[in-house]
This record gives sequence, C-alpha cells and structure tokens, in this order.
Amino acid sequence: MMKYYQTKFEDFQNQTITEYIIETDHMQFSFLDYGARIHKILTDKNDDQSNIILSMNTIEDYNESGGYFGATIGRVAGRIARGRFDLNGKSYQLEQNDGENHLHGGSNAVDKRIWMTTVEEQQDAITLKFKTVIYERDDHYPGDITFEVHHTVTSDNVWKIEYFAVSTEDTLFNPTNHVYFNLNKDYHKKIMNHQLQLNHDQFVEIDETLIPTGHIKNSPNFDFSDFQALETGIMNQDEDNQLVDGYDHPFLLQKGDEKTFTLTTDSDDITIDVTTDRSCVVIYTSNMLNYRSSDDIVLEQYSGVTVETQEIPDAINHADFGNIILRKDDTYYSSTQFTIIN
Ligand code: G6D
Repeated sequence: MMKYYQTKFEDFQNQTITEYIIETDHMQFSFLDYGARIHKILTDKNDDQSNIILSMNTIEDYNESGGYFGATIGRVAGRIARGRFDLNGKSYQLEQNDGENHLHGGSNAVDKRIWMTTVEEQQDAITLKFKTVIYERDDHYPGDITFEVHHTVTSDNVWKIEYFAVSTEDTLFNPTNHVYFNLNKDYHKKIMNHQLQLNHDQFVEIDETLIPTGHIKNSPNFDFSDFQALETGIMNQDEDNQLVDGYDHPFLLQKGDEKTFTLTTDSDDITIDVTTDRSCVVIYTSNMLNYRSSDDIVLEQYSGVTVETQEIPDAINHADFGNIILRKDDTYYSSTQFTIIN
C-alpha cells in the first residue's frame, strides 16, 4: 500500500520549501521542490539511518556544499569547454563557473530554484510533477525553455525520472539528476566496496580541466563489463584515474538493453538496476567533495558515487558525441529508472 504526504522542509529566502514523501510497503522516498531533487531514499521507512543517498538537512547546506546532491541539473549537465558554443551560425558565451569552463547550467541554474509542483496518485504509483521556466536572461542560452521533471515511485520500489522540455528558440538541452549513492547506509563508510557493472566497456577520456578530449578509450580500470569494485580506480589508479583521483568520467552505454547498468556492494544486500534511454553515464566518486554541514555531516572524497545519465558532456563541441540541440517548439523527452532491490 503506497502512502503520500507533504510537509514544510524550511523557509528559505522568504519562501517555503516543501518536502514530498512517498512510502511503499518498506521504503521511503522523499523529494524537495527546491531543485526538483531527490532528498532521501530510506530502505526501511521506519529507520532514518537507512538512507542510501547523500543528503543535506538545510537548503543552505545543499547550496554551500557545491555537491548538487540529488538535484535536477539543466539546461546542460556537465561541462561546456570555455563556456562557448556555436549554434545556427551564432557564437554564444556562457558563464564560466568552473575555472574556464561552464558547469551544470551555471550558477543560476535549476538546481537552485523552487519548482512548481503537482502530485498524481495512482494505485501502484505516485508521480511528482515539477515544472519551471528558464528564461534566456537567466542563463544566456538561446530561447526560453519550459522544463518538466516527473519523479515517479512505484509500489515495487522503482524510482523513475522523466524529462520534458520545449523551447521558444533552438537551444541546448542535456538534463540529468545528480544523486550520489552510498549503499552502505552510512556516509562514513566510503564507496570503495561498491561494485559497478555497465553494458559497455568504453569511456570518454578527459583532460586536466575535465573536458572530453574527443578520444573514446578502453582500459582495465574502466572496464565494468563484468562487476568491478570502484576501489580499483581509487586504490590502484591508472593515468586516467590519477587525473581526477578516482572516477569522474563519462561511460558509454549500449542502447536498447533491458538493464543498462547495476550498482551494488560486496555484501550484495542492496542492488540498483538502472535502465535509461541516454547514451552515457557520468560516474563521479565524489573526489572533490570536502564539506562539513551546519549540523556536522562531514562529506569528503569517496563518500558517495553519482550515476548521472546524460549525453556525452561538451557534445555541442564534438561532432561525434551525439545531439543536444533542442529545436524550437520540438518536445524533448527522456527517461531513466532506478529499480531498488533490497
Ligand atoms: C566536480 O568534476 C565534478 C563534477 O563532475 C561534479 O558534478 C561536481 O564536482 C559536483 O566538479
């Protein structure tokens, strides 16, 4: 039997942030309208210590941490080299909010705003529909874009994300969710024991500013075609791992498979099967994380691992990286779903 309720999370900048809580027979999923983000996933709805994702307890901590924990990311996830791209014969310069590069839609992106929210309840599924409009004046991408994210939780513990968008002009669009998993249910225990299996064995090489070089590579530390521990690229680093002190790379995904990739731990008590229609997943082992929250949650390197499904970062500047142009008045749709088995 599913249950839904909402509660005030906090008052922030004179606005009320709302928490939306969905319960299944055993689990609890909670979301915030701030950043259309997933806030907590409890494998036991009666145990607050059973959270399997990294969470903060205030909006200020969510923002100050720089971690984008659980947030919707857009217009464009990842980095755009030097914030520059050409579209329809015109050159654009976006905010350079990560060194010389543009990251995650800039500092005024959708992870830092309250989304309008409606709820749809069905017998075996509850959907939170978050909606916002990004204006050209907000982020200096072309066109005003109406962006919807539907987070659905089903009675058999599937969390499905669906993205919809339509723009007034040709623009760029490559959204993702920035959830960090830690399946140990305790962020003090690092994610070296997490095992990953992908349905592909190639990844995208990145340079020292974390921008793709354009080379698609294979290498043992990055071959997750069979289950491999994340520890490999942390404790036994090759040159690609050393660049970022772990993993912070796009991994290609074979389209069309029923199950695209799986994350579990060496104790195998929780498994997450992920299916997606996106062409890659960025696996980031929180190498740059170093934050103590206002209520003393200390998150640091290897506290969590992201699985950011998306098109390959900086695709607009690489002809063979796929298409992230959203044409005027076309409707964008993509979906990613996480089946949690525990
Ligand atoms: C770092 O390089 C990583 C990004 O991939 C991540 O999204 C961000 O931290 C939170 O910049």
